[in-house]
Order: sequence, then C-alpha cells, then structure tokens
Amino acid sequence: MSSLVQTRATLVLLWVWPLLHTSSSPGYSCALQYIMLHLLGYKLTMDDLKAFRQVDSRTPGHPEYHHTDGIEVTTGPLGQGFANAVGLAIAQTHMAAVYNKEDISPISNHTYVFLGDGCLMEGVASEAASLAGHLQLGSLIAIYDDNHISIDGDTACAFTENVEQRFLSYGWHVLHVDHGDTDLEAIHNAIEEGQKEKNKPTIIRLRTIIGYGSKQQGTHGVHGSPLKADDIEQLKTRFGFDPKQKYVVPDEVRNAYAAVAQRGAALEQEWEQLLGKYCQKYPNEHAELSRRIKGDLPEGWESKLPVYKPTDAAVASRKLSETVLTALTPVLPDLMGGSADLTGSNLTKVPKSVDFQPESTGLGSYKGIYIRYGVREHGMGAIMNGLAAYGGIIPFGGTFLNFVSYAAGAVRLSALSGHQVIWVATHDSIGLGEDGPTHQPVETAAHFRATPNLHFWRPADGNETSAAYLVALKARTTPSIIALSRQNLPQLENSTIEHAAKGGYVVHEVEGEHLTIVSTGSEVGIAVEAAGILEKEGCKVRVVSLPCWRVFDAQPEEYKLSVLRSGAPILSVEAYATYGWERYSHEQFGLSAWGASGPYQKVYEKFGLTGKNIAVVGKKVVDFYKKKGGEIVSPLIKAL
Ligand SMILES: Cc1ncc(C[n+]2csc(CCOP(=O)(O)OP(=O)(O)O)c2C)c(N)n1
Ligand SMILES: *[C@@H]1O[C@H](CO)[C@@H](O)[C@H](O)[C@H]1NC(C)=O
Ligand SMILES: *[C@@H]1O[C@H](CO)[C@@H](O)[C@H](O)[C@H]1NC(C)=O
Ligand SMILES: *[C@@H]1O[C@H](CO)[C@@H](O)[C@H](O)[C@H]1NC(C)=O
Ligand SMILES: CC(=O)N[C@H]1CO[C@H](CO)[C@@H](O)[C@@H]1O
Ligand SMILES: [Mg+2]
Repeated sequence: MSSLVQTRATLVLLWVWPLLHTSSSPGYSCALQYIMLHLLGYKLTMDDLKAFRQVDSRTPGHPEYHHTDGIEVTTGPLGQGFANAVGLAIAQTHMAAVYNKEDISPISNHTYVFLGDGCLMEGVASEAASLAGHLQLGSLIAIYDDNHISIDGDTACAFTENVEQRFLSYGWHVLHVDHGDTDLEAIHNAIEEGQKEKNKPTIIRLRTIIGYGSKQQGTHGVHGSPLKADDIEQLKTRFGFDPKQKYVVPDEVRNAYAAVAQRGAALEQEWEQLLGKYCQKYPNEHAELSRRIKGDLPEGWESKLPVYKPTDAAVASRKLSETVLTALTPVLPDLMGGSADLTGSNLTKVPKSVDFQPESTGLGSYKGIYIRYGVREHGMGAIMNGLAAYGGIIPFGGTFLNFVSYAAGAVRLSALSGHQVIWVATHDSIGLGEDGPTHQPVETAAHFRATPNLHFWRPADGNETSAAYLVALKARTTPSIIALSRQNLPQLENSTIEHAAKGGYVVHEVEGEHLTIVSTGSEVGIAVEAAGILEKEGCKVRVVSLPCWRVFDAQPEEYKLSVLRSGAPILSVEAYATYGWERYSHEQFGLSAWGASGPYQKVYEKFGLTGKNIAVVGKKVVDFYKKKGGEIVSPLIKAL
C-alpha cells in the first residue's frame, strides 16, 4: 500500500509519476493529476477531463476525496496536503508495526507527496514536518517543486530561507536535483535513494522552471491563467505534438501508461496473494485488519460505554471523556489518540497506553496508539485527516476548545472530505476560570455549528458524554468536536444515552409549562436549578438539553416539535455568544462579549450564569410574553 499525495505539481512531474506505485491527490494544479488518473485507467474519461472545473463534473477545481476515483485526500488550501501525507505515513508505520510479521509483511511501501513554495511557507506544513522528523518516518518521501515562483512573482520577495537546511535541522534526509525539468535519471535516483532511507523522511528539492517550454516560462504568468493560443501552439510543436489537435493521447503515450497500469495490477495481485497467505497463517490479525480497513466497528463495542446513576458524583466532562476512552480502547484498536501537549489537562491518554514513538527514542514504539503531537494544533488536525484517510484508524486529538480554532483550516477539510476525526475539546467555556478570556471560547461554537457535516457536541453529564462518543464513533464520514468542561457537572436525572444520542431531548418535563429553557453542557444543570426556583414561585418550567444541534436537526419533525414545542416561550441559556440560538428559541441569554479571569464560580456569577439569575431572566421572559399576548409558536415551525 503506498499513497501519493500531491499538494500541487508542475508538468515535469508527469514523467515521474509512472515510477510510483499508486496514485494521488493534489491542489490547484490537479489537472495534471486528473490526466494521470485517466491515463492510468482510473474512472475518469476524456469527457470528464473536458468538463474540468464545471458544475457536477468529476474534475472539480481542486481535488475532492470521495468525489473522484483515485483521489486520496482533498487538497487546495496550501500546506494541508503535506500534513495529510505525514498522517498517512504515521498510519502506514503504525499499521505495519501492529500487523506485519517476521515472515509476512502486508503493509510496506511509501507515501509520496508533491509540494511547492506555497506549502512550505505555510505553518501547518512546518508543524507536520517537524513532527515527521522527530518520528523518523522513513516511509515518507516529499518532492519539492523549487521553481522560485509563487503568485506574487519571484519568491525573492518573501521566501528566501534555506529550505534544505531547515529540513536537515528537522531531522530529514535531504536531497536535491538541479535540473528537475530534464534530468529524469537524477529524479529516479533520488527517489530510489529516498526509499533506501528507513529512519528519516526524505525531501527531494527539484529545481524547476515553472511553465517549462511556454513563452512565459519562469514567470508567475503561467501559474494561474491559461496560455495564449500561439503559446500553446509553439509548446505543442516543441514537444512533438500536432498543434492543431486537442484532447488527443498519442498511442505511444497510451501504451506506455497502460504498461504502467498493468505493472500496478500485477503488483496488486501479488499483494492479494501475500494477504491470502497472511490470512491463512494469521487469521485473527487478518480478520481484524480487514474489519478495520473496511470501516466496520467490532460487535458489541457500544455495551462498553459507561452509564451513570443520578446519584453518582458530579464529574468534569473531560474526566467523563477519559472514562469513555479508557473503556473503549481495549475493544476498539482503531482508536489512535493524542494531544497537542495538554495530555494532563485534557485527559486523552488512556492509562498504560504506549506512545507512538520510534523505538530508538526509548519513549515508546510504532505499535503505540498515543501520539505526542507537541504544541501543534493545526498540524494535529491535518495529520488526523491523513490518519483517517488511510483507513482502519479513528483518530482523536485533545486540546482546549479555544485552540481547535487554531486548527480550523484542517477542521473544515475533515468536514468537507468526510474524515471521521474526533476532537476532545476540553476547557469548553468561561468555566475554565482563571486562564481568562484568551483561553475562553465564546464565538467558537457558532463557527463549528455552522460548519456543514461537522458534529459539535457539548454534553451535560456522564450519559450525555457517552452518547456523544456513541454517535461520533458511528458517524464514519463525519468529524466531531466534543466540547468538555473543566469544572464538575452533576448527573442529570433522565439523561439517558438513548435520549442524548438524538441530539436533544427533554431533561425535565412538566405539563402546561410557562417557559422552556433550552441549554447545553454545564449550563443545563444551571437551567434545572432555575426551573426549581421558578417552580417554587408557581412558574412551571421545562428544561431541554440540546447537546448537538446538527444531530437534533436530523430527527423527525414530530420529535423535534415535541421537544421544542409551541405554547410557551423558549429561552436559550449558554455560556457562549448567543449567535444561532434564534433557530431554537424565542429569547437568548449568553455572553455578549469576552469572558474574564477568575475562579469559575465567580466568573459565572459575573455573567449572570447562576440558577438564581436565570430564574430572574426566565421570569422576565414569561412576563413579557404574557403581556404581549397572542399565540406562541415553536421557532422550529417555518416555511423553509
Ligand atoms: C492556504 C492558502 N492560501 C492561499 C492560497 C492561494 N494560492 C494558490 S497557489 C498560491 C501560490 C503557490 O505558490 P507555489 O506553491 O510556489 O506554486 P507555483 O506557483 O510554483 O506553482 C497561492 C497563494 C491557497 N490555495 N491556500
Ligand atoms: C513495496 O513493497 C514491496 C514489498 O514490501 C516491495 O517489493 C516494493 O518494491 C515496494 N514498492 C515501492 C514502490 O516502494
Ligand atoms: C443513564 O442512563 C441509564 C441507562 O440508560 C439510566 O438507567 C440512568 O438513570 C441514566 N443516568 C442518569 C443520571 O440519568
Ligand atoms: C424524570 O422522568 C420521570 C418520568 O418521566 C419524571 O417523573 C421525573 O420528574 C423526571 N425528572 C426530572 C428531574 O424531570
Ligand atoms: C483532573 C486532572 O487530571 N487534572 C490534571 C490536569 O493537568 C495538570 C497538569 O497539566 C495536572 O496537574 C492535573 O492533575
Ligand atoms: Mg513555486
């Protein structure tokens, strides 16, 4: 199994491609990738190529995983593809360590990635490169198109560092080819040399000329806009094509690529045979590996999810999350966790789990399931996308919810690509207390709730935390962010896994209510407290917990309307910006600006997030709607 991630490419690489084992996934220059896939026999016809960048084509402007045959990761935002490749290489290295045997090694080979100046300027790539060097990922080979050009022109204006020295200091094996446009032999040799290096990732710096052969070669003029007609004509003539013909593949070219495809097919058959032998000799390992690669979960894992009694002690949901992970790890070898240097605070490391580290460091082994990402949130997000893309691995990564925003570029690609990545996002609100507003997420939830195909969970207690993991682990093509508290949360009466798995449910029911309070996470307990106070004053209050909007939105209309029903005003309460709550409530209570530093109870008091104050706010809402008169209709009842 080998992977080829292309974050961008130039024409010259066309000639390199056939030397590699399988295919692909690029950025803005994916036309080349589509052409290669077409020539090598993937499901891309000449008509697909002609429909390049057209609506509903199989050839969108940047390559999309799950959309086009042979595309291994979605790329386009520079630097992401490179970091994905580090994830793919970690996955290969780990799966090889777990499943390969002395006599049969079904998992071998390399991950190749093409990158340009843009990728190398991006921080996310630096984060991933630094970690790849530390992890000694010998199976990773990066090919850097060093053409001295980016969109603004000559890289002299902004990018003059010594890339080779940078990668040497990261611990990479560094090679270069001086004439990358013409010296095919040198490219071939460099790749072979990279394959021989087993203890370091390799980067090959190819010195090239952008738009080689065009009249505008060597300038940024060829980066993004089509060549002029006369330029195309002279280019085709120069390379021995008939300038009058379009969309033609000469027979020699077709045959040459068909031979490569045949060689690949033969290698695949050989590999299938190898796997057959492995199956006979190691049936248990084979069964597990096959299950994982297929994307199935093992039988009965759900029964290991912890459940709590209403009388159980109040516990921080980050701790509840650790309890879930500890319970699931023995039955779910697919879980590969990690943290961006907040292991102790995030509680992501299952006791006794081994670190994923090169043996030589004495810190762990490649069999280990716990990745020390270091303080590299964005790198972690993009690497997790690579781990998920490889198959057989469900990555989760811990950091403070506020710092998931640092990784937002990778998070939106998880969602767009359908990668099952789980963020263990602790310290989920002003409830983190003393660290203050720099660490307190306020706008974060609104951003991630607005992101398509992303589940943002904010569980309120033990059963809800188990429910969040249940749904997140079953959602094989959807990433999840599980926002978890630092402070202890009481177990809510009536919070079953089944209820919370619907994304929203009534946690405290009364008939003929004057008010419904809808809330999430740590504020649900506060809402229940407020309901108790108001009840004593003769005001009947229901409480709804809505731990995941998107999952709730997907429930049948009838169920949703039974939870957020008509007849009384609905008030939302959450320790975040109120943005978005208009969809589920008539009135909103939350933070109107940044949080504050202090002991968490004092901070909650400062912002009026106490049972006592929410009771006052609730009363105000009830009185307002009583005075206003008229029918009160659920905010869910709308035309569109
Ligand atoms: C994160 C991100 N920022 C900006 C862009 C827009 N962009 C696309 S290509 C490019 C320049 C890339 O330069 P280089 O990698 O050297 O490619 P070359 O021009 O050499 O082909 C930029 C800024 C992007 N795709 N992603
Ligand atoms: C892939 O691995 C096999 C066996 O492990 C090896 O024979 C082959 O040369 C490798 N191919 C590449 C492209 O690295
Ligand atoms: C948690 O769920 C279990 C099983 O669904 C239920 O018996 C228990 O009462 C729930 N606990 C709380 C605190 O609601
Ligand atoms: C929990 O549900 C039961 C049965 O529906 C109900 O009697 C009880 O009042 C509920 N508890 C709370 C706190 O709402
Ligand atoms: C509950 C818990 O384990 N908290 C830990 C959080 O992390 C710090 C160090 O970062 C530890 O000191 C705490 O014990
Ligand atoms: Mg460039």
